[in-house]
Amino acid sequence: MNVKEKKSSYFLVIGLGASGVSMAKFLRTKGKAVVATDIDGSRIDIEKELNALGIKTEIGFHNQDTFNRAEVMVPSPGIPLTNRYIKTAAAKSVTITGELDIFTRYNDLPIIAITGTNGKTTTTTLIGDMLKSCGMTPFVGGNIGTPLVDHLMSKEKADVIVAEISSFQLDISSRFKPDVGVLLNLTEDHLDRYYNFKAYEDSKWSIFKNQNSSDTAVINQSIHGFDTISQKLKSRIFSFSSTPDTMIEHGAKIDSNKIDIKTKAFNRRIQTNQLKELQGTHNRENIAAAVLACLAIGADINEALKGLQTFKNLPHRMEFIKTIDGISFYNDSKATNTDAVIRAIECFKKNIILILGGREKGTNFSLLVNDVKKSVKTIIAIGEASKHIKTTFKNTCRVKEAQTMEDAVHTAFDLAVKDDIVLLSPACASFDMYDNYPHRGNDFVTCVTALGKK
Ligand code: UMA
Repeated sequence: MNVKEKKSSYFLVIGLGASGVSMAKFLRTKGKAVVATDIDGSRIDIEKELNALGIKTEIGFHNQDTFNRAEVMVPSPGIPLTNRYIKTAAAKSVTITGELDIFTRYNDLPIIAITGTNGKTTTTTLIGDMLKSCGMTPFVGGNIGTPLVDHLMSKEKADVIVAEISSFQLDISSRFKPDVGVLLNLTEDHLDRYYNFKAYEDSKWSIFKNQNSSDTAVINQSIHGFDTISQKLKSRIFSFSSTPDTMIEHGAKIDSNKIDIKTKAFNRRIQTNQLKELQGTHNRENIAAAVLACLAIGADINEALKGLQTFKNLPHRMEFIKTIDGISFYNDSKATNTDAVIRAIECFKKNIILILGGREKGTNFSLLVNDVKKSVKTIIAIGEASKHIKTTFKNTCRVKEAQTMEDAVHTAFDLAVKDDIVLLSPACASFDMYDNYPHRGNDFVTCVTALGKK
């Protein structure tokens, strides 16, 4: 469709994935003129529905003129601001905004926002479950999959927003101000998108930039730079740490099987060895952050803790699939960076056959060498990264290459002996072989299930 509009008359929604489709519809409900564009011709499936709502579409191409004449550009989080159409239009003073700022403008509920490199989805889900347990009605959305503006279009009542937030969303936000912000951890990721690690760190810390003294920042005290950066924040700080001998003023101290929570108004020990679904140090950190976030929002914590007891792990995150001939298979397809893989390896400590690879994101595989040396017998390398993996680990352990997931699972099964662990924990994005990480995880599960039938 050719767009002939005067300059400064419409919102241009860029990208028609989950985020863009919801955004285009939402802006329309607010009476805005909206043009939506996606470079991928296969998104044509959505065109009729959007046109029926009065949204103009340009699908299968981007038109620089349409970008230049927009009043505001709303890029989807997956599209970097270095995109040449966006850059050119921005240079002509077209405003850029994102989902977080648009949501902030229309939302009137308290917000708990969770970011960090790993554990965001688990912690977001856990907070949602805990708040439900104490009778609250959370809307759980954001990077977890349901765009935040869906809440603004929904008739379902909620009393609090629990939002998983990515650095991509934060990068184009200037107004977002969560009542409770959570920063779980910060390790290397998305270095294909950021100039350097510092730029990624700055993006994550910016979740707190608009908070004031009536807001709470829940922060992992072990994050590099915590002492200096947290001192500059206006927010009330609740911190947590699993590093031995760390002093925590208000927050949570994490031990191998317990979490001691201590704030001005609350003092309680949580035993974690019974929580089979949330094992490992990283999960104890997620629990500590979730409890502190619930306390900060004023939830009835005794009731909220019941939600912790009944929490069920999410698919594709250290998901146990089955044991065949004494060999156990785990699907950790969500592990798309090296830190997540280290956390997975730590859960087993030995006898691991690791399926690693996919599309790199500026991935530094050498960060895995120490843990692989200690615990991994064999790496099965898959996808675009397989050559890089082979070179990195050639002096660390046996490395085999596989062309497909089926090939990888068969090779792992052939090499494994009783009590071995076959772990898909790829440290890479999935887009070279799959639509997304669930697609990759489901393929792994299918291949493992088929093995069991033989
Ligand atoms: N596109 C263009 N032009 C381009 C490039 C892409 O039109 O130059 C189009 C693509 O053809 C595609 C669309 O943009 O149709 C994709 O946009 P997107 O990548 O932002 O994907 P969405 O489906 O809108 O999903 C986004 C988040 N994706 C990313 O941040 C990469 C989802 O997070 C999120 O769940 C969803 O919005 C709802 O809020 C996923 C993710 O991988 C899970 N997040 C990263 C992570 O967790 O590490 C940050």
